[in-house]
Amino acid sequence: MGFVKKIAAVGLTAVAAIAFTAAAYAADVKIGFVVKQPEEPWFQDEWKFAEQAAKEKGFDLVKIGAEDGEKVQSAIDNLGAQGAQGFIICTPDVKLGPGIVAKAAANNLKLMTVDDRLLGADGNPIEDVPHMGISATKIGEAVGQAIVDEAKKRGWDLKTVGAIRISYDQLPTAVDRVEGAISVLKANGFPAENIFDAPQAKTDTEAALNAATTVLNKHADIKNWVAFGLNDEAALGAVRASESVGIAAANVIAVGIGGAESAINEFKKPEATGFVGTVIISPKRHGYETALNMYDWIANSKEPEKLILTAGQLAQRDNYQAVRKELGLE
Ligand code: FCA
Repeated sequence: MGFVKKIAAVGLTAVAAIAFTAAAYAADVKIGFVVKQPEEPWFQDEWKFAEQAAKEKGFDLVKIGAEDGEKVQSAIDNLGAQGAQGFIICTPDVKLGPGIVAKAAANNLKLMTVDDRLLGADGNPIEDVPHMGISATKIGEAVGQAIVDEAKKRGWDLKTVGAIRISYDQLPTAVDRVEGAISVLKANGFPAENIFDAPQAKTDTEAALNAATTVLNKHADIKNWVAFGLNDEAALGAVRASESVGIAAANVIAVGIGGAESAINEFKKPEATGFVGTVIISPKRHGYETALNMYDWIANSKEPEKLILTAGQLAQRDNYQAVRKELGLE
């Protein structure tokens, strides 16, 4: 081989090697997406959109459901053993904060949270961990406003109405959401003593149904009811409870938060139910964007923003298709 040819060949090999390294690197990126309630449509949607980011960027996404602290611990160890570089988590319990941070560090994994923000030992949010959540108070206020508007439309005297506050008070975003709703009810003359707390053991429909049933049975004298909670499942649970004790849809106004399939299906039923609205939030931002941000952090050393709070938009039976379209969901 002549001298010039030889140099060219070496050059080519070097270029090929660099190209190979870059490609191999993208393929080597592995990101975990751990959620507390894998069967909930919201989390299914988050995963779906995270997959979209994985496809676009060519990284591996490892989806793990972790319903309790033990499962969270093993999920993180598992990701470490698989050679992942980072993960996003919606924890089953925000008090696991310090443990999750320590486990992530021990496994050399970058950590971001979604939906539910980790609390430190002092009870304050762990601000170092990049987080994407919803603007909980504002969204709660939108729920409260939707309820008040509907009650006025029906000509209800708010002084005689009962409110079911499906609560999950160990989760700060849940408290902010329901308190946002309550502030609007009160501002519109709703008596505080007619707001009944219905604590749920879990954040799913069944737990909300059980919690709401207790309240309805205790206050059987009240005719008209409103209900709200941290998500669609909470509002739907209250609606199912009202149906099971024989309260007509005309006497129930429940508004949820989420806008995933379970809520939208309610609007597709031929007869209106007591579920009159949902404030749609964005699983695309919470799934796709968090996954993309984690990828950029790993592959391009671009640190994610520490705190992003996303907005919501009310959708009801008569406009949900238009709202979904506007939000790029249809
Ligand atoms: C919490 C709730 C979910 C969803 C999410 C944005 O994690 O449990 O249902 O509302 O916030």
